[in-house]
Amino acid sequence: RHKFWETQPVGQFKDIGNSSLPEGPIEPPTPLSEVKQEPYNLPNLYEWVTCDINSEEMCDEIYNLLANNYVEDDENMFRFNYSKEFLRWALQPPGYFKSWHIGVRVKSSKKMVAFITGVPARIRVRDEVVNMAEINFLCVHKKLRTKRLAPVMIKEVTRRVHLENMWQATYTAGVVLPTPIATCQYWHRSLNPKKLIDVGFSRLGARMTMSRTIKLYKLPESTVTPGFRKMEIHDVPAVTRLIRNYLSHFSVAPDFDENDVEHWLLPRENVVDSFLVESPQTHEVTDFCSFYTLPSTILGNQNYSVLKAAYSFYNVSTVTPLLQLINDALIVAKQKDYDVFNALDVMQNDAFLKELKFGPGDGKLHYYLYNYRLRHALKPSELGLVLL
Ligand code: NHW
Ligand code: EN5
Repeated sequence: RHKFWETQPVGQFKDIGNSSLPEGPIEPPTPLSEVKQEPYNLPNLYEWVTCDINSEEMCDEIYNLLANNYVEDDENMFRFNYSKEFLRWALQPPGYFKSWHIGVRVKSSKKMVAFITGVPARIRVRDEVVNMAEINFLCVHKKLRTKRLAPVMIKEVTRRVHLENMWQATYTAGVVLPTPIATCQYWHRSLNPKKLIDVGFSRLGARMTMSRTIKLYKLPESTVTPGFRKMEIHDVPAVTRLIRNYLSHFSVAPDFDENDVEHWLLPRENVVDSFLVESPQTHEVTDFCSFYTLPSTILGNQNYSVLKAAYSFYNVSTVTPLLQLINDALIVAKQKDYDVFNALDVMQNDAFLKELKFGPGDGKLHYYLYNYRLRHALKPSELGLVLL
């Protein structure tokens, strides 16, 4: 069934429920001298390229490959449209390796036709902090699909991760592979219901008119929590403490330090937005919420070409009720003209999704670990990790 994945150190379907297998690495590290020194062979017409995401030309090529060939929904109505600024952010966290930004070109024309990336992250799995690669942006041009290029891309990124003495990875996908550590549900909160309905992202509910629907999703003009403001650079230590403490409650979560928080959570226009609550009395930072910006191209609509979506990232509430905190995030997203606010049912998101009028989407997101076994699959609420 899975000719490639059967050969890889990942949990196999046949082992599900076999509680005698130990939790932890599936295979031990090999000496670095035994890691293959040359890249894997590509079909003869193609060549590897290590991408310099800071080069304007390369960033353009990667952007265009993804904008035309990356992830679509199951009815091919929308395609993710990661911005160049977003890609630069996603691919250059603290300690990133340029060698993990891997492209494939056609030798003759130099056209970029495939891509895969890794970035380093410390991921805690139960009590163990593991140096991992987060793998993302695997993409093969539509005209080169089903030629078994993806397994070569995956083996090559694995080799380059091994060369940095890392032996585990995490990734998410909309498809089921051997074998998910958790399966999460996408939820969507309409901010601009008329547009969402016009472009086929959502439908008018039964016994609902357009004007009733618009009223249903109306939000206040401005946020309600006293002390709610944008995160600033001087907040990094306080936000790091808040987030580290919160994430310690989940089975799988990133082990963020101050450098990570500065990179991943300090606001960047049209990339990541973060807000916190500074107590007007004590000036303590008590609550935090964030979302990242990932528009989708609307395929074949006369009136609209882009859907502006915010994706819930990391949220922590200690004083402000979570519902009120996320409602304020919805209000700022609406002010900033987002059409929809998306969230997964990870962490404690279950506690606000229904009450804040999110509805379940038609997409699921499966989480995976490479070369690390868990005895049981996790509930989404046990996951403290959001990938881009
Ligand atoms: S998930 C988004 C993936 N990208 C897309 O969906 C974009 C649109 N689709 C495409 O570009 C986020 C192609 O369809 C792709 C497959 C390239 C997906 N993950 O070349 P073949 C990520 O980026 C397996 C993993 O003929 P194709 C996460 C498939 O099961 N494997 O297919 C990426 C089959 O293997 P099997 C996937 O359609 C994580 C084989 O590929 C997959 O032309 C990567 C078929 O290959 C997916 N999303 O190209 C793993 N989709 O065994 C990282 C299909 O079943 C692992 N396949 O025969 C860790 C590495 C680092 C380790 C370090 C220690
Ligand atoms: C890893 N970093 O399917 C990336 N999105 O529900 C790979 N559906 O937007 C992850 N089909 O349900 C890939 N509207 C997995 C995601 C791939 C993209 C995807 C889904 C997630 C999605 C929308 C549009 C469906 C269009 C037809 C959807 C319903 C919204 C409605 C709003 C009102 C309340 C009820 C729900």
